[in-house]
Amino acid sequence: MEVRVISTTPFDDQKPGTSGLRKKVATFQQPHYLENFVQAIFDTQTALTGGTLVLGGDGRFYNRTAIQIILRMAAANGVARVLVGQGGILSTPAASCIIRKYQTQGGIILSASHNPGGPDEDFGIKFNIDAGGPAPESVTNALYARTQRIDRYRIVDADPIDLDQIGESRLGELVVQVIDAVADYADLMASLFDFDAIRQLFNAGRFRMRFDAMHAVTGPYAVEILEHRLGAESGTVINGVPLEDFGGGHPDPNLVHAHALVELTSGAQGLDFGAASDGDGDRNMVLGRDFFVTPSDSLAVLAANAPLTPGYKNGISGIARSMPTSQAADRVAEALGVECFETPTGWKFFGNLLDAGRITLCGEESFGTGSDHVREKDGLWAVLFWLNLLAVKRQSVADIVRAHWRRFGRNYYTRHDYEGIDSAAAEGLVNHLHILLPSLPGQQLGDFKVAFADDFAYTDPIDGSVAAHQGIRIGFENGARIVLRLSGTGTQGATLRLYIEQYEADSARHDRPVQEALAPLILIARELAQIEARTGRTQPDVIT
Ligand code: G16
Repeated sequence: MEVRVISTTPFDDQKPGTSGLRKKVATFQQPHYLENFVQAIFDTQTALTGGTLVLGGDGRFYNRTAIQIILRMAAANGVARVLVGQGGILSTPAASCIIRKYQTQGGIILSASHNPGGPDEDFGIKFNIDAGGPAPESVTNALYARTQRIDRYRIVDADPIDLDQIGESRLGELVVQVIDAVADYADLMASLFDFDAIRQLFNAGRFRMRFDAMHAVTGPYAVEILEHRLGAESGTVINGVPLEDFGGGHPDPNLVHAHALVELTSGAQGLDFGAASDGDGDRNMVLGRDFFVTPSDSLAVLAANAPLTPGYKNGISGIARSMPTSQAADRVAEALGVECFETPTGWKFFGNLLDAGRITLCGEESFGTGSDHVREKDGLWAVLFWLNLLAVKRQSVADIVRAHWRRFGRNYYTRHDYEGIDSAAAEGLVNHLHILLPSLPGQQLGDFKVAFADDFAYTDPIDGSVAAHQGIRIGFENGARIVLRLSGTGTQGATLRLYIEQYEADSARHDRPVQEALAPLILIARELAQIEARTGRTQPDVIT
């Protein structure tokens, strides 16, 4: 099979963001655009030559086209074997599971996660290393550097591979193995959680739940695990068929985009449990009847109750959370006497801690929770963890969380997103805060006295690598915090994220509406950052 060497020139916008390269589909459809990035992966990840690559995506528009291109390039670059999910489908956590289980040299995941899909929407690509996790910055920096010098890529001409038929075929020397996308992952879940107890919970007949797959990748996983293996009634999984445009929806499991599920859990007749996952299956939202569990609280509750599940029955070695995530988990770590780490936003920063065994659980405010079972956050894993707790404790979601607050106190928490704002205005706002930071410590702002104010920098405790400029933190003497940062996953303009947190020890004050409880701090943050003056926005687009 003849290898063609195609001349090309660099694109200057191929720097991976928080989680890989995410752009509009039209950007990826430009001649050579995808090919340049993929060749940069093969040029820098030399272990793939003669090695095995895992390949799959969240099923969004352009997924199948991109897979065929990558297969032809893998053949031309001497990859020995590619494991592709059936239909081109692999959820992000399933891809991580397969990379680890079959000890491959890495994986390429095609996804723009929670961003909308379709010809006019978003596409994305990221490389995961042999440990199964997102490439660390050393790898993405090398990859980006390569894209800036690239002058040729290698590809073979071949007919499309049938992605729907499980089995092996060949592209020259390359073996393409189409695998069951669900089985390995479902087996892993069965090894971690008490499936018998969860089955009994469903069998008892009183427990009512829905899992909203949002027409994204988790549909087949959730149907297999919840309905087939655990015996939940048929129809428990809603929007379970993956669609190239996610049915026109926004596959982001939060209170705004999964509002239909929120309604199903509302009122006296509401469901006992509602859960949703995102485009590529790594995020999760957990709801009880009339009750939203913040992702920060979810991490803390799972950590506090981990020994109730078979997979974590011996306890946990430590916990990590991203910097903007609330400090609820820190209190659990302290009570358990285990280490707690604060990392920058981005799952890749958990990888070294997980590999070194320093942490077992980790999570982020951005609807991500996970553990050392894979190296990605894992939406269905979190849902099964909650189901295991519900099955063992026989309490409602709300009762479990309220009991947690009584024991540890409540970290009131909210995130306000200002989406698609002018990039220059966003940069101006951040620069303005940088100038302000040194003068803030010691200042009294309303009822709050500033204890520290900085731009978060992280030194990885395992390899000593430093990640600077990871977000503005303003900490107060009572433990409250204001955090501001710009999103690294958007594809249009800039998204400003404002995170607000305040601790409340008094259980008599645990049932206040969140936005009301945090109103004074929100006002302080808006004024300090001059949000309205600089962005023209009076209200955030999304509040979670
Ligand atoms: C990605 C990363 C997460 C991060 C999130 C939000 O999630 O994997 O670690 O917390 O983006 O990032 P940002 O605030 O920069 O938009 P996902 O689910 O999009 O892959």
